[in-house]
Amino acid sequence: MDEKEQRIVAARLALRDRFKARAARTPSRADARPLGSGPPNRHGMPKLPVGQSVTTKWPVLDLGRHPEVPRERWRLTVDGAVEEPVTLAWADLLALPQVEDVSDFHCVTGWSQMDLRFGGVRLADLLALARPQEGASHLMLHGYDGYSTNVALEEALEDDVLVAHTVNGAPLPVEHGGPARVVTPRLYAWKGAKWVNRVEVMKGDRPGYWEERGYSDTARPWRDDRYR
Ligand SMILES: Nc1nc2c(c(=O)[nH]1)N[C@H]1C(S)=C(S)[C@@H](COP(=O)(O)O)O[C@H]1N2
Ligand SMILES: [Mo]
Repeated sequence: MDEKEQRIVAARLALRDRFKARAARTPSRADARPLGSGPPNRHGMPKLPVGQSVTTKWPVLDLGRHPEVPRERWRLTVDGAVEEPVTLAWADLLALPQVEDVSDFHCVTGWSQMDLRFGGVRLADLLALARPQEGASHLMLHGYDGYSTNVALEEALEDDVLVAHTVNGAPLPVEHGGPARVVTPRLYAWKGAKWVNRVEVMKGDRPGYWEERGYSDTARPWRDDRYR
């Protein structure tokens, strides 16, 4: 690990420490009665959440606009309630620690795509760079298509929440949010903004696109937590 990487890891761990108590309480971490079936998945939940069925063809679901964002023009900003707003260009994203993580993708409409291997950057590392202010509690993730979705900060800090730019070893296809999208394996997939271009840190919660239209704020697959 070089010095820059060490700094990022230290900042990530310090940030997680601040949210430790809240993270320990969240059902995505520890749920005495998770609803679902099958053997435990990577985070100890039943592999198939309640009301889901497995698909092997990854469907495309979005507002119908697929923004074409060339990598040269791609930008990702982390701003709002942070000490230091940051804007990354594509090369900056690739210069951050890269991780691969295999995770499942649960759509609120009832399908689950298992074992997708995502490559990208931990959202926690981006947040660690920008340093959420005291009192920061939630994020609004924004996409180039105008989409938005809110996520609690302690959920966003989980190790498997990535700004993903590859899937199964190949560049993330445009229809699935390429050049880069967020994935939130412990929450329903609408919480992962495709074509992500802004991570807005908020003090307090506010509904995003689907949340304003009746979807749940918390979106927990193992609690059948689909609608408010
Ligand atoms: N930018 C953006 N992100 C989005 C959406 C969208 O319309 N725009 N749809 C969400 C919904 S409702 C789902 S189910 C997943 C679907 O991801 P997929 O098309 O890769 O299966 O993306 C989520 N992220
Ligand atoms: Mo969805």
